[in-house]
Amino acid sequence: MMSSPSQTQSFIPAMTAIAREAGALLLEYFHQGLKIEYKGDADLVTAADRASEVLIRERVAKQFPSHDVLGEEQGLNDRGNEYRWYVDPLDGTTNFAHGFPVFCVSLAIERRIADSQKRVAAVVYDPTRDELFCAEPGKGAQLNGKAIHVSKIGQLKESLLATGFPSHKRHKNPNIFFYHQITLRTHGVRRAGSAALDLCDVACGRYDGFWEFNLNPWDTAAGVLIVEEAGGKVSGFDGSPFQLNSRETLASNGLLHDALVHEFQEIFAGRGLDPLPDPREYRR
Ligand code: 2AM
Ligand code: CA
Repeated sequence: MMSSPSQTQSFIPAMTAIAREAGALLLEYFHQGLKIEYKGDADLVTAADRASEVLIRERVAKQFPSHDVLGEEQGLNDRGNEYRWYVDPLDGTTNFAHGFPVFCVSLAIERRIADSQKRVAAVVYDPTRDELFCAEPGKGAQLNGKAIHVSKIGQLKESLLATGFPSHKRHKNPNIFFYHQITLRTHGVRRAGSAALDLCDVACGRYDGFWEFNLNPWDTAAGVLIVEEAGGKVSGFDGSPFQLNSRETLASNGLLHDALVHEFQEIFAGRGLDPLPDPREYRR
């Protein structure tokens, strides 16, 4: 049984082993094809989400028995410990359930002392590409053991961005307007379906920025630290400091941040919105 690491000891090796094991389990389910269940209206959950979280919780309980765990499927197990894990056992469930190979395991550890909370370690593992991203504060971010950095693109019109749409309550989400406007001002906006991987793709420079409404702490806890440690910036849509419980995630390489915050201000204010073309007109 391991105790909590001191300043010099890292959680990353243990988290990496757990994420790899959970990722391998996800791949097994993925290749079998599986039965889709519905959590809500269109909120898919599969046997794989559940089995992955069970595995992760078992490993954490064995190695760090006093740690708290917040997982997407089982909620918060609160022992009042200073260390809390944020677990998304399968980020990208809709992709997974449809056989689209973009999904991952996301693990972060936060240290909570008095009123302060600090994320101390993050691991995101994509089993389909065997890509493992990790970060610790002040130590940089890595992909498969090599240091990664955000891109150097400084102009919105030369950038490639990413966003996401929730799997349910989509009719209450205004993101299509942001998608439309920002698509017109950039090289394009991708929508791959896994927020944790989108953040990692900002961290390693594949994307220059990413935003999404209404993400949950288990979607962002790891990816945000990975972006920051790769030299990027994460905030609310108005540029204010990122909050794990906020409903706004705006990540970028840092260079584009002000321009993105400006675009968001304009869109929220309804200024300069390009009208969506009428498909009937287009057809003619
Ligand atoms: P999930 O696959 O773990 O559910 C898709 O853009 C991203 O949003 C994914 O990371 C997905 O995580 C997350 N997501 C899906 N539905 C959501 C919802 N209803 N609320 C918040 N996040 C959601
Ligand atoms: Ca999930």
